Amino acid sequence: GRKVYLKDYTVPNFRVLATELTVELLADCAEVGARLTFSRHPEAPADAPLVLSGAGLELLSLAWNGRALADGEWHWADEQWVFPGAGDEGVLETRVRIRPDANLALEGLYRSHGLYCTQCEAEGFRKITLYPDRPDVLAPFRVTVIGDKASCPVLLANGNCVARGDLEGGRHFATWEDPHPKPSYLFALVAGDLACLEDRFVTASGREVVLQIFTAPEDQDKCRHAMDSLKASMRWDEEKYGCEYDLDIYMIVAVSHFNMGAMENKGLNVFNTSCVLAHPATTTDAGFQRVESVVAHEYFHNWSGNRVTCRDWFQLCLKEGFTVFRDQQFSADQLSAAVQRLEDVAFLRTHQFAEDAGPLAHPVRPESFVEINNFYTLTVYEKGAEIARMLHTVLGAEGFRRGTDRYFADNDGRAATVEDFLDALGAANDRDLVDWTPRWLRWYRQPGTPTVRAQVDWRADRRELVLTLSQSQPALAGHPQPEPLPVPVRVGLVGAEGELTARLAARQEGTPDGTNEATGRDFLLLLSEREQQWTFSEVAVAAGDVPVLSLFRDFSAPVNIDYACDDADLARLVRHDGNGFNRWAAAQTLATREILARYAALAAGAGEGGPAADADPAPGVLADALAGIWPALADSDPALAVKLLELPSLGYLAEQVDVYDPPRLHAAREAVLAAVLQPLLATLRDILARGDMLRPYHYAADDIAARALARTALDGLALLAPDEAAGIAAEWLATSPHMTAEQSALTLLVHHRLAGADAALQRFHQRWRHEALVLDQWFATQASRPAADAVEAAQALLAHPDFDATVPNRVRAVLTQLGMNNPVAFHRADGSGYALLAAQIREIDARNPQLASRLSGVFGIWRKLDAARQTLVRGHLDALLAGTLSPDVRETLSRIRG
Ligand code: BAL
Ligand code: ZN
Repeated sequence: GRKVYLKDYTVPNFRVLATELTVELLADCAEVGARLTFSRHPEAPADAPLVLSGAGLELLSLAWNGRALADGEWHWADEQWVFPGAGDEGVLETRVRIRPDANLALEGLYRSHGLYCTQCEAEGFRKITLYPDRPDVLAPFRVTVIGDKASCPVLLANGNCVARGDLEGGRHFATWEDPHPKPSYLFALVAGDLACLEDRFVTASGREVVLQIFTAPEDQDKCRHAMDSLKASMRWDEEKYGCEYDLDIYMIVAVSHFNMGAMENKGLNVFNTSCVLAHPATTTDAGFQRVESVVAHEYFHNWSGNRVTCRDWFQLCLKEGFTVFRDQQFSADQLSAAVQRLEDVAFLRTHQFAEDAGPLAHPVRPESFVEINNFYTLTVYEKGAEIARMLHTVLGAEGFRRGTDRYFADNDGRAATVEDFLDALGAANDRDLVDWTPRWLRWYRQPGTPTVRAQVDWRADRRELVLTLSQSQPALAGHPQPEPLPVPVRVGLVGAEGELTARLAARQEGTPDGTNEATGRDFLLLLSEREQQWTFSEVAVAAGDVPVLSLFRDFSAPVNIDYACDDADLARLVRHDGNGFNRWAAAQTLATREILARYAALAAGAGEGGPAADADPAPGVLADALAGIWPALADSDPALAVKLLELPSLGYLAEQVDVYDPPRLHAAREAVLAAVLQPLLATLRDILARGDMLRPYHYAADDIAARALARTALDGLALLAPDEAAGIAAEWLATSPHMTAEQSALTLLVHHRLAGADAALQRFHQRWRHEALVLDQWFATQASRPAADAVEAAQALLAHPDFDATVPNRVRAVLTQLGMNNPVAFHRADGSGYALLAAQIREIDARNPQLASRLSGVFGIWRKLDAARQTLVRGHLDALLAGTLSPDVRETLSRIRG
């Protein structure tokens, strides 16, 4: 566990001109032969040694230019193999033995359920062979895989298959060549008994590409959606970014034991089964959408990540943030753009804002780390995507495309930096790079969520609105003097009847041509100083009315917004804002205000009989506003209507209070929800009477929206008329036309503890116990029930015969659900939720440090809690830190402990 720093970057001493591997899969081990051709890097010192990484390798032989190396000619230093006698060039031949069957960390080469597969990003390749395992060393690979013909009929690696044949003793081999130089983290190997769905894609320039999806034979009927998503992604990337696929074959393999969602290995993606398999009978709408976006994400990496890769792991956001932005754009083009945006923003504000406000806060481009696996974070991915989106907003779609064309052209085949990305975008748009790149770099370097404050001065006599925006950054440890950021602010003005036109006096520097028309309804401002002022004149508002500002449309920057408008103004935006996203955002702000008011009232009333004293909530401004528009909206835009009834998550609300008491905040949220739903009862019943949930499954925007609306209606009914809701849920379960209906009904019964819940759980288990991904949902549904005794339920699930602690998906179905998605149970006042997670983290860490470290993040919220809960958490943190831990978990828990 040694800390590394961005500022210490130096070029590698040697480059690799060619990598040849032979991987022999044997009964209880694997032997890996490597033949690596090295040449000294022109910028490296003449006497610098050859340094390779290796971890957990049993060295069988080592030869340099054909001569066996004696022990004294090389040495180990901290998992680095150091060879001073390499001169300027030469060929290293090594043979090592590794143990895939014993590899439960699921990093490097491992075997699960008979299937061999690899996970090398970030530093797993060093567990397969001695290698300069760093992303700035790129080489063409030639790989021969040898295995048993009966148990491993399929042998795969990156690139194109150039030879295959039989060997003695029932064995066979396949040789794969990847002509595109790549870093070792993109290496992949798969061997096993797999079935394959095959299709074809013809690229824009007319080349035919074979597409293959490999799964366990029983899952072959669940690949069509992933295949369709892949083809759609390939076409989209050609049309939107001019990026064409570059090998003759593209393979995806579904693996049941996988630490992450999926991995973009060149030409051979390895996927968690949960991100590739989809079938109406076993997969919900949300599952289908996830498959579509992850397939797209990994495919898009072929250019943003593989053709142009990262110089070092500090630049991770270069490929991840940009690629998340690309997959978000793709998903917005598939279904509803406004809904996609507000889902992405809700996720960002719940999870990334919390990370940025807590002990794990770090810059999008971190400056140091102990274990890089700990930095595959929401900040790198999601805030990284927001920065790419802001650049897109500021440059406009065409300018951004000019920039990405330049970026791909200038950096193809290279390992690049964030500076290279910004330079390309700026240069292609004639920006002064001396100002442009350092200014935007601040977003990558400064941690914490900025706050933008808006003040409005309305001069009725002149019909003029003066807007003053000011920005502030939190001064976090190591970043005491944050500088102002470039913040794109999309705004409009809304009158009593709708959008207003106005004239903006000055053209703003730095905005795309044409966006900032002198007169219009939608304006893009660029706040780049600490404080700036804009004057809107000729505001076309009715006499006596005061225009309301609609700020940060489509969430044009990832900031906290401080704007003291009153509730009636927000209600106007809910009704009339021309920007769908901002209608939702205004409803969220109103809901937040009402929930926080109730939260405070519950605390004040706690001494006089507690929450029951306030059980009958009075309708609020939000309820009134929604009662007026929601029934019509449910017809005209059902997807947006669903989102308007989703109140802010507890995670988001927790960030808005000084002291977080999860059960009390949950109670406040439920009360506001009931108040909002009450006037809509008749509409909810009408929606359910249409029976949309029970129609045959089609994956199409209208059908998905209709099912989501039915689900929302039934969830609402469960609060207002539980027995009636239980009857409908039972009907959905009995009819079970698809998993979206079944899962909605089961969750409803279990979470609201309605009649028939236990029987439904039993039947569901009986019906689906052989479908691992459905069984994961069965575990998750119980572990996420928002009630204190979900802790005991989780404990019982861990002892269930179907629980398997070596499968990350199953572990997450219980422990991530309890720790992250069930604050009411996890933060139980007696500390039993904390005790359960702490014990499990210790146990899992012995097998799978990456998974354990990720789970440790559940404690990141602890400083927001009351003193009694903080004491309980501190006790567990200190006890864990006093024991034996992997570097992964130690780094995460030490940062959380502070
Ligand atoms: N590169 C790790 C998995 C992903 O972000 O695609
Ligand atoms: Zn990615």
